[in-house]
Amino acid sequence: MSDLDAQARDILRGNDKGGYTVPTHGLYPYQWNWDSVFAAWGFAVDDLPRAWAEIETLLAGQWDNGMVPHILFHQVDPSYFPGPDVWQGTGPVPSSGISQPPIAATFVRQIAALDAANGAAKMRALFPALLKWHRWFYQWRSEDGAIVVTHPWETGRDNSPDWDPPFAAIDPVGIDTYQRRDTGHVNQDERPRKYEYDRYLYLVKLGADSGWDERYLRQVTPFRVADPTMSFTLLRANRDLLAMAAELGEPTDEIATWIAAQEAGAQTLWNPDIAAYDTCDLRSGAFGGGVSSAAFLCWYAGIHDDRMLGHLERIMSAETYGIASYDPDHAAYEPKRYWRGPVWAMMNMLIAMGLHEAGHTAHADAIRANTARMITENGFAEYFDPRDGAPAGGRSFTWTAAVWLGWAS
Ligand code: 9YW
Repeated sequence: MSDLDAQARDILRGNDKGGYTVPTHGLYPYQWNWDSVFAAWGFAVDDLPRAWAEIETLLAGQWDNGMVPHILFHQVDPSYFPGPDVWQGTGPVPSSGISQPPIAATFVRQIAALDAANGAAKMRALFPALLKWHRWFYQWRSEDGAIVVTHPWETGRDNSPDWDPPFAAIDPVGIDTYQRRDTGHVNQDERPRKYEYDRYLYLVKLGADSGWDERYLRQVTPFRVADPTMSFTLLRANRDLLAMAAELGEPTDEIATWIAAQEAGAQTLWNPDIAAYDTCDLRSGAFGGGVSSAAFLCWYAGIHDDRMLGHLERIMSAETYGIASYDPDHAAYEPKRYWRGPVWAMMNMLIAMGLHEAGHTAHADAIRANTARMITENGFAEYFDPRDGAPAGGRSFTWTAAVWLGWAS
């Protein structure tokens, strides 16, 4: 075992709160949805029972309507804002009121493949909750097969320039005064601005005041944006769910219908002006207007679209470390500010998984080597500056450690 392997394992153990893992202490003291799935993938390398426990704890937070929240507040911790009192989630565990990219079905299958003894039984046990969650997306968040988000936090790409146009249309009146906690943990130049936080909180208040009523919110919210992160991760997850259903002898027709709708819906995210997949603001009809790293999840979704290869090569060669979360050639690019430019190791892993499966193995290998070098030189940071790999955001970060153990090392 290398030194870095040992460090990565220590990070996972250190962030383990017993049944769930925090992304990093202080900055993010709760269980986050897709972080937990990456954590499970990291644990699966040498502790399958702990990997399964992570997924089980996450799905135990599922709401009656099927939604699996983006944050589960197992133990209140004042080092994070906004907490459960602001969110007023309505599920069995105190939670936020929105979801996050549904990568669980995909990694449940990957972990099951490593677990000859219990994999099939675990898939059988988890399948109903995954099906119910995916059905929630299809019921409330599918617009002709493109999957919409009702909050930037739902995409996991909080302050991407993708949200600048829909945010410009929001006047955040009526929000309570608040005190941010994130900038007490991390340099504010690496975090979203107040402008964005005001609007994040405006949307949380709108949802909480409605009791998280999806039917009502679909009519009134100013923020309803079709998004490649959600569209591509769910499409991929539905393919995995379909394979699971077939293996378990469960009905497959409903899932197959979703996949067909989503394959068509994904094409509505194609922005001809930039020749790339993009977000689309359903309130204004406008595309986001730039290439984000989420657009490169098309291969992961099983859409083998070589029209994106040119952008990938351009963005990979624009800076020393890829893949920048936003196009370095775009005016909105900020290489240190969170989702406006920095490189995220777990996005690299998902993108490379897709490229590998699509037969673009040289691209996949290059991304993996580049990610491994970035972590080796700079440690297990939350994200990295594409210019020199400088670590940014939180440190001793769960998903960076998990990606190292499960893929990059
Ligand atoms: C927030 C935990 C989460 C990730 C998101 C990332 C950030 C902050 O941290 O969100 O306050 O919700 O953008 O993808 O899941 O690591």
